Amino acid sequence: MPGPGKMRKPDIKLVILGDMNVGKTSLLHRYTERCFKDTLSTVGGAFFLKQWGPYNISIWDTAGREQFHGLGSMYCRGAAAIILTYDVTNWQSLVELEERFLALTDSANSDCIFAVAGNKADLTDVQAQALTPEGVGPEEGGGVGITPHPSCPTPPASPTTVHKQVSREDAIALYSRIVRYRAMDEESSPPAERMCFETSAKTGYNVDTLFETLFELVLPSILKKRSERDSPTVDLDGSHDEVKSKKAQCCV
Ligand SMILES: Nc1nc2c(ncn2[C@@H]2O[C@H](COP(=O)(O)OP(=O)(O)O)[C@@H](O)[C@H]2O)c(=O)[nH]1
Ligand SMILES: [Mg+2]
Repeated sequence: MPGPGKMRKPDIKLVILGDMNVGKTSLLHRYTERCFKDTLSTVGGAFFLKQWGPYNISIWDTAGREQFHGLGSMYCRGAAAIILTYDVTNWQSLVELEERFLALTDSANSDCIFAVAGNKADLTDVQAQALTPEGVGPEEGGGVGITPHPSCPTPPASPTTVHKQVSREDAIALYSRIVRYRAMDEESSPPAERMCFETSAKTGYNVDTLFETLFELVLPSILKKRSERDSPTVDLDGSHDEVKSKKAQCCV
């Protein structure tokens, strides 16, 4: 384990994927900075290291490159968890997840955990408009409250609602197709209902629940990785350290 003062090493990689403008950067910002800004640039915010208890989780945003259709599979390489994000007011954003983004997950870990997040729920659901402590909904059962950042007040949610184009059932059906695509063990995978979230980066609705549900589910992978790292291993070809140092250079 790294000692104090040393650069923290990520235990696990989490990737946020989805079409442009669905709110990926805003979700990450809400979770890490506890606030929402109407205009956020993704540039420079592509990688975030989040300390979760004693663990370090690297969260990868897609740096705005999603618009160029050239988003490499490198984003998902070695990912232990992926959030596939769509906009509840935009049907096409759900379609794109399956047509464009799912293939990018081929390079993720074979036991990668998936969540589907329908963002901008404040636009369609009155429940998601309230700026209340997150995670007290009936099925969530206790989360961490949103503490607004003093220098970053959250703008009030619009009091009106617009037409919801993607239902939760549509998202659940997509999740089931992801399970099949990834050939995940349906018996041992978490149920689709648990892994589909409707969120609002604007009000904080369900945002902590989304990230923390994933963190809890990847905990076994973190512990496995740590025990592999800590236990003395036989280096069969002697190249292990070299590979490790090359990786460290390219993953800043
Ligand atoms: N109403 C509402 N707007 C949002 C929400 N999340 C993001 N937005 C807005 O949607 C636009 C795109 O957000 P951004 O985070 O840059 O999307 P990205 O391209 O997926 O990273 C911005 O104008 C945001 O202010 C949300 O939860 N509710
Ligand atoms: Mg962005």
